[in-house]
Amino acid sequence: MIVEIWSQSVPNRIQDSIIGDISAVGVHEVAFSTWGGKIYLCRGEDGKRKWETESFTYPPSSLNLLDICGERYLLASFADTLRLLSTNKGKKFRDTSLDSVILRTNVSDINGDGHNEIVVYTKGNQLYVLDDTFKVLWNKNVSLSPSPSALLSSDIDYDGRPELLVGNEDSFSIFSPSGLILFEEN
Ligand SMILES: [Ca+2]
Ligand SMILES: [Ca+2]
Repeated sequence: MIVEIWSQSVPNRIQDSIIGDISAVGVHEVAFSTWGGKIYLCRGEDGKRKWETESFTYPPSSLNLLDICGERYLLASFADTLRLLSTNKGKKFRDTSLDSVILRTNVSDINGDGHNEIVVYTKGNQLYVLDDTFKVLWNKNVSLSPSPSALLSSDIDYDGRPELLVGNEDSFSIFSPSGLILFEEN
């Protein structure tokens, strides 16, 4: 049985949500993005809204958390813009534009150096790996239809170094941390 703890309504459909200690204050919170191009942060305990952003361009993509030098940020994308927001007030910290609408993002230490990278797949079939300053480390044309449902980092061959797996329900590719293609299954 599902028991409702709290609810709230927003003017537009919700696109993605994450739960966790988002603003690193020791309690659980909920962040969600909507098709109105806004992100909201609520207290997990009672749903009390802590902040909401201005309306950015839509459509929004997935939300991720990114820790940089001990500070926690919220990573989101709106159309072709990748954006980092402060988690305590939702203010814009950094953004960059890519070739086309961003369909999926993920955050993971794909080269095992202890710092997270940002993996992005765009409507223009471009796969990007960026560092936390938004510098593009590499990008490749990876044509997948439908667009990938997974951008995952894992040590698939147990050699102690992570690989990047990009795939949908029909096919997937595995890349080395530097962007070399190791395996393709179509
Ligand atoms: Ca890394
Ligand atoms: Ca490996």
